[in-house]
Amino acid sequence: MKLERVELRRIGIPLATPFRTSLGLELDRDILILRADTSEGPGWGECVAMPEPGYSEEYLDGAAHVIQRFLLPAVAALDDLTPARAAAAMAAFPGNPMAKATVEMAVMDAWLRARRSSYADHLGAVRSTVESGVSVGIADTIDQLLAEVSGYVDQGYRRIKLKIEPGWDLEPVRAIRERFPDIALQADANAAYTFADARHLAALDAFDLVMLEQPLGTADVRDHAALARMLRTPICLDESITSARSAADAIALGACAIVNIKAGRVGGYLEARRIHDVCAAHSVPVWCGGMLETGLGQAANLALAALPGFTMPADIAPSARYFATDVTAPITMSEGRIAVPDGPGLGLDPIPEILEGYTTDVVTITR
Ligand code: OSB
Ligand code: MG
Repeated sequence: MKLERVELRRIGIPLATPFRTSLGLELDRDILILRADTSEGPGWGECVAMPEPGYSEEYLDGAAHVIQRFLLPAVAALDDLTPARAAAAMAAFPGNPMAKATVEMAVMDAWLRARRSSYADHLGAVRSTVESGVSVGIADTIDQLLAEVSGYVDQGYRRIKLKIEPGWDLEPVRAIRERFPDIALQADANAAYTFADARHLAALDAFDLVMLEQPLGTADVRDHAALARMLRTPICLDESITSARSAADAIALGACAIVNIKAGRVGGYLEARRIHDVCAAHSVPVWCGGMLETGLGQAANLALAALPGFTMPADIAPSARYFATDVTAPITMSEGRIAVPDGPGLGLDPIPEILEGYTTDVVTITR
């Protein structure tokens, strides 16, 4: 297989619900969709980078630039292109995991479609459905949060994750726990605290959380280990885990008991699978995170989340939770579970008219 032509398409989609985290407020999703045309047919990739640096140093314009200027030329130079060879060629450039994951995702989709094999089979999925969890943004008031979460509980989500930050932590968590004594509940701080807040965070132990996700800074792995020794609530790392190697280090330090895996954060689905393997070898449970993806990214995430070590509900929700109209046929939930696509490649296609309607910019690159 050889890469022949690439289309880089920017789309803007309004979010069904504004999404506020300790990093900021998102009202719409600005997304880069990469179409790779190869000698064996097309494949699709989705870039999870946000418009601004915040979650990590990557941002959408920067990712688009790195893809065009460095990653695509390296991948286009390969005569016997496979997903693993694409990843190896891109590894010559440090960092930029979300940019690399976008290219790898599209190459893997094209390669698998041509082989009539699914992402799920290729990655080693053992389940045909995945438990769905919902990530709930910071609300203006506790009453608004209660109303929003009530709706999600009624819809059947298997787990509720509350975004927290200093000033919005113990009170919202207490309110939700009092109203819903039995739900699986967890909190995600997106690195908003420091170790100086350890005693304050320990008060979360009263609310029987499944986990506390990334309370401290991305680089504060040793502080997470110290915090973990002070809390009964298990610590999960998201931002801090950037590779299988960093997962092994964090586990060895005692910095996390659970790992959130996002392919974009770690450079692609192949590295995501290696993190799954490292965690499984240490009996550390993992779950699949999300970055408000369209149906394309969700399709790949569903395949990953169907691997055996993914034993906790994913941040994979039905399309309607994110967008009034998704770019693919809508992802739906039934009794809190979402089906893993089983068609060739991603198993879902973008609908051309919908994609066109959301498009803000297109660049075509030919060899
Ligand atoms: O920390 O998991 C996170 C979205 C953007 C950036 C970071 C995060 C998130 C989410 C979204 O929580 C979860 C989802 O896609 O459903
Ligand atoms: Mg997170």
